[in-house]
Amino acid sequence: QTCHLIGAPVDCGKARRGCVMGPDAFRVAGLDLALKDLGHEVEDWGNLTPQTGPEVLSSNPAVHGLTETIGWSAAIREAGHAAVKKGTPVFLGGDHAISLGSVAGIADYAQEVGRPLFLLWLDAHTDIHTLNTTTTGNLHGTPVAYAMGLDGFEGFAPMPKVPGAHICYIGLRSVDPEERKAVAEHGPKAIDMRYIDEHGIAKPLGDFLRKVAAMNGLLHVSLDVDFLDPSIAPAVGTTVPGGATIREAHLAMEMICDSGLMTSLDLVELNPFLDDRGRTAEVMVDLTASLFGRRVFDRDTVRI
Ligand code: DIR
Ligand code: MN
Ligand code: MN
Ligand code: MN
Repeated sequence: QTCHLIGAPVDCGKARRGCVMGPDAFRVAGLDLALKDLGHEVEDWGNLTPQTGPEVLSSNPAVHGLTETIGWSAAIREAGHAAVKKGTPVFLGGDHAISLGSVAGIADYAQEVGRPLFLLWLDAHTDIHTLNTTTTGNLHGTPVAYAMGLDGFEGFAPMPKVPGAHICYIGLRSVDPEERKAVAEHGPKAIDMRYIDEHGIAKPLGDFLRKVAAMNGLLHVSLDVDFLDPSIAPAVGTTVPGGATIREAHLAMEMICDSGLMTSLDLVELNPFLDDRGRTAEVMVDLTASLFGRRVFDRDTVRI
């Protein structure tokens, strides 16, 4: 397949800066080579720039970076929509506000081809705030609510809704009170770390992938660096202890790859300024390689 790398150096979705360097850190860590080694074609679209538009103010005074985020989301949406028609878009963040654009672009395409869109959100956080519920005002905490069509995104272009039943979180361990309510009310499947401790990651992920397959869905995977435990992935502004291990993460990637279902991918929240000799960028590249087919052995070769 052809992987379309779309750099989205968005840094306005939260206060701490550094994600602006994310796309280039993925490149320096060798993302394109890793994909080419697996036999894929790679087209690097370079880094996008935000569209410009009128200033938009929120009635919630905590919200910041709104006008810029709206401009980014329009640019990313357009690029994503163009890319998914040609191959597999890989959106290189940038903070998680990039998904306000990436998911919308894929949802536009899903609507055109008449297939349902599913979201797999690998994250410590639910990112389901609206502009009215966020207390930090950090827009990287809002893309799931926007995708679901919740109220409070008036400044953003409307997008085709993704129903809660088509969304699965895995890795949760930091959820705000208003987000808890939104998850309960709107019904995304919420696999927290306790669930993974009790049952492993394979069962809930397998259940979700079977559902996507049964409905002939498109699958957008959104991989936040903070899905991973900070001990293996320190380069993120919002580390939360107790995240996925390297083995859990690779298993998830290999299962998604084996399913053949993933049609687009976000790699988000990498803050290279906080990294330790590039090791978080390298872990993210290794995980992406697993997602695109890197294996120790094919499963039928391992005779047990
Ligand atoms: C917190 C942190 N829930 C907020 N969110 C995210 O600011 O809304 N951190 N997404 O990565
Ligand atoms: Mn996130
Ligand atoms: Mn997160
Ligand atoms: Mn959040």
